[in-house]
Amino acid sequence: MEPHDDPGTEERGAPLGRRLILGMLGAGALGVAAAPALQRAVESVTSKDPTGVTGLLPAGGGFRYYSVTASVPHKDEHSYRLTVDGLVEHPATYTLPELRALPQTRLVHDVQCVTGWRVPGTPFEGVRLSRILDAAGVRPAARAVRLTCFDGAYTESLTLQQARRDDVLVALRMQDKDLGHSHGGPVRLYVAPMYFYKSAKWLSGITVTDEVRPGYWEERGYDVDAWVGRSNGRDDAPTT
Ligand SMILES: Nc1nc2c(c(=O)[nH]1)N[C@H]1C(S)=C(S)[C@@H](COP(=O)(O)O)O[C@H]1N2
Ligand SMILES: [Mo]
Repeated sequence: MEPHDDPGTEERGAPLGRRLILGMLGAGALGVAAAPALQRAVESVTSKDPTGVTGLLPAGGGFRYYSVTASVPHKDEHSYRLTVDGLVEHPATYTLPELRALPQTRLVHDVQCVTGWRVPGTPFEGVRLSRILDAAGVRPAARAVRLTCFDGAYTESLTLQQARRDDVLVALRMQDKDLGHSHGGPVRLYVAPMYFYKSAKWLSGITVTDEVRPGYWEERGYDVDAWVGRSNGRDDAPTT
């Protein structure tokens, strides 16, 4: 097994997540209660949507719509930008046509939300994050990547080793269609081997950092190293 496949050899994230979840729930119902906590948090945020529209947006196909903000600006071919900065030799800004012109990778895996819902065999397509990092020239002191979103609130994080995996994409397409707004279009992160909260929607920034800065849900108790079946209190579950 590769070290980056084994959460037991990854020092970051899991102990933090474990500690916070234990703090939130007490030592008893770890894992059983962790998923409903996220579901409740999401529901309490979306239920504050003053327009009442969020909960009505089409998700479909087994997906559920998630946003931690009540509304998200729409971006298209003309207005969309992805910035790459931090500990890199060549900071860059990509337009949507520029991202489309790069080599595209198509992956098909099950989507798995930490709250339990799953969508089998979902194709995603886009540019490998590793390619964008290589083009930027990551500096030796770099250890992690911070992802930011144009909803203005959501963030995510990956170790550099995770970010360089072949199954981590800056995704432009899902289910063989351009990514729609509700699924985080025009561009979202796609982290195939991890729970879907790692796959930040409405991606607008990639900042290379010297250490992991926990993302939105990770500050709220979820694991940074969010391997499906092997994190967030599910370490005994079969890996799928
Ligand atoms: N910007 C942003 N990205 C996000 C989220 C969010 O609230 N905001 N929710 C995450 C969670 S918990 C899940 S399960 C998926 C849901 O993606 P979907 O709305 O396309 O089903 O997006 C992830 N990425
Ligand atoms: Mo989720």
